[in-house]
Amino acid sequence: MSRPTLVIGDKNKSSWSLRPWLALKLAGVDFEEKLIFLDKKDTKANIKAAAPGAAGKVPIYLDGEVVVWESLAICETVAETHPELWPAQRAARAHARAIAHEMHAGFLSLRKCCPFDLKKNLEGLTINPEAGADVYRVTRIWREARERFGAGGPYLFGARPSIADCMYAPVCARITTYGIPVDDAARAYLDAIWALPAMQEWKAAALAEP
Ligand SMILES: N[C@@H](CCC(=O)N[C@@H](CS)C(=O)NCC(=O)O)C(=O)O
Repeated sequence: MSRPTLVIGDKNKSSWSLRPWLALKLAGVDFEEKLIFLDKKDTKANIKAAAPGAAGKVPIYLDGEVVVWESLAICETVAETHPELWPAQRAARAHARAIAHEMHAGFLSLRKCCPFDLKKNLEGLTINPEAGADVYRVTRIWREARERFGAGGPYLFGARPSIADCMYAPVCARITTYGIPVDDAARAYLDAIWALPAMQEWKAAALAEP
């Protein structure tokens, strides 16, 4: 049987691709990666060729007859066969879903103000107040999840990283790259995310890209 494929953008640019890529790695799925460089003349055509009926953006997940786009939908699809990607307890799982969706649908100011870029050290760059408010909300989300459900380990829902952690991983990267000041609890969470072998693997590959 052929392996599933995740179509992604450059690892240094595509924050949306990182999310399901991380979920697949955490679930231990044996998948192929098809990387399409973004911002090139043929980017759109290449993405369209990979999945003609999809939205023309990466990531896209292809697994036999399954074709799914939108990072969170891909994570959900993977979780059908790897339910451990969501917390086991119902209230924790509901909370994880809510904050994963909040990330997917929001924080536009932060995303606009601080484009994803692992190669640059952008510490000291001024963050506009709207992006600052997004960071405030993000760190509050982390604190509340950790206080309510995270006692067993360093991740949002304890000992096992979940799709919620995957959804926030690019924000962790932005906070680091832009040197955005956060409190000790948020700093400890950032450290836990960066310590994931898959995060290190993604970062190393991003730095090696042309
Ligand atoms: N809501 C989508 C966003 C996907 C997205 O914006 N992908 C960007 C790369 S990070 C892309 O494909 N850009 C290429 C283009 O628009 O041509 C998701 O969650 O997957």
